[in-house]
Amino acid sequence: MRITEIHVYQRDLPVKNGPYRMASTAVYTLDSTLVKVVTDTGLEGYGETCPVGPVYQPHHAKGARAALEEMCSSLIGLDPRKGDRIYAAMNGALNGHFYAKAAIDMAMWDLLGKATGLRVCDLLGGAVHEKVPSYYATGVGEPDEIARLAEEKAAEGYLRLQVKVSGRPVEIDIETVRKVWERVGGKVRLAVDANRGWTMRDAIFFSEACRDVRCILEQPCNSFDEVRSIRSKLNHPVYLDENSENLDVVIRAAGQRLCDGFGMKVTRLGGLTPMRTFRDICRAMALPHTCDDAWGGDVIAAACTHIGATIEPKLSEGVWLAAPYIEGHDDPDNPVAIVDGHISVPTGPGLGVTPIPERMGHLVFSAV
Ligand code: 0XW
Ligand code: MG
Repeated sequence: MRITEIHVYQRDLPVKNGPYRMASTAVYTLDSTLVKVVTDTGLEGYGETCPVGPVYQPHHAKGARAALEEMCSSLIGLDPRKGDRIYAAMNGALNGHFYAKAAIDMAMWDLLGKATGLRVCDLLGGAVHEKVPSYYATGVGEPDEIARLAEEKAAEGYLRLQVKVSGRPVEIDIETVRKVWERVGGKVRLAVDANRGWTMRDAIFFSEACRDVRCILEQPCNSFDEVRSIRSKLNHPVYLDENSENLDVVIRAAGQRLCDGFGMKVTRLGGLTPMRTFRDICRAMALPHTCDDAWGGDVIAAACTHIGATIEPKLSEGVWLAAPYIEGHDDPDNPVAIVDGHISVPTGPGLGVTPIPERMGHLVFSAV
């Protein structure tokens, strides 16, 4: 089996009822890049990368496409079933840019699945869940509105909620989380995500004021060093999200017990291949984690769901999807959707989703 063509597409994903508001940014439309990898067998594999705007992480959509343009011609003629060799070829063509490499890596897993008749979750070791728990993330909002939303989402069947905070006085964050706790405390798990926005002082104030609220603090401050320096002053477990940029950081953070878990993004790490290693590190170190992405349509949603399906319940903090914020689906016959707070694993071989042509957007370039 050989790769004969790679096509890269761009399309916009408007935020339904947008904007989606986080500590440092509010997003209205996301710029998604889809790749289609064609082989000499007629099988095609799909991948996607979709940063949630240019501010959330040091990733941006145009950078992803420039990186793909740099790498794709080096992959023509290679066997897509040999994922590590493909990764080595990508690294040989371009240093870094793992969020762009993630799209190709996803397409390799999709092709391996299609070539063997297996779902990606089964190639990754086998599904523990056929209905994968999701979690709902609120945007940053007014305390009463977020508490109302939390109650609504708990009633819909979500087992975990992530409350976004920061970008405003910490007192409003404290009021918000206390109101959420009054409504849903004990019924759902809670994560409080400051998306790097709190000062060390804010994080300590929050953790003291909400000492009795059972929640984890996700990425409270901007840098790894800031989080490390206040950890012993906090009353809550701390998860790293944005700081866990690569496997090197994950290994250091886990090895030195600098965090209690992770909010993880498939594209940030570089796709399902490094995500599998990340999962195994967390398993070995008993660290709970999510399997998310920053945004994206059905291809990214399928990738997150397949790896999420392999996480044992004790360590599973769920799979977040952008689906509730996106109109329609890229594969209307096999939509990756959240029903009663859970996501059914796609049933077809590979990722199990094929975007319809109308949802692919416009062709940016091809390598042949
Ligand atoms: C809730 N998410 C998974 C989606 C947004 O991209 C932000 C992110 C997070 O946890 O930071
Ligand atoms: Mg987060």
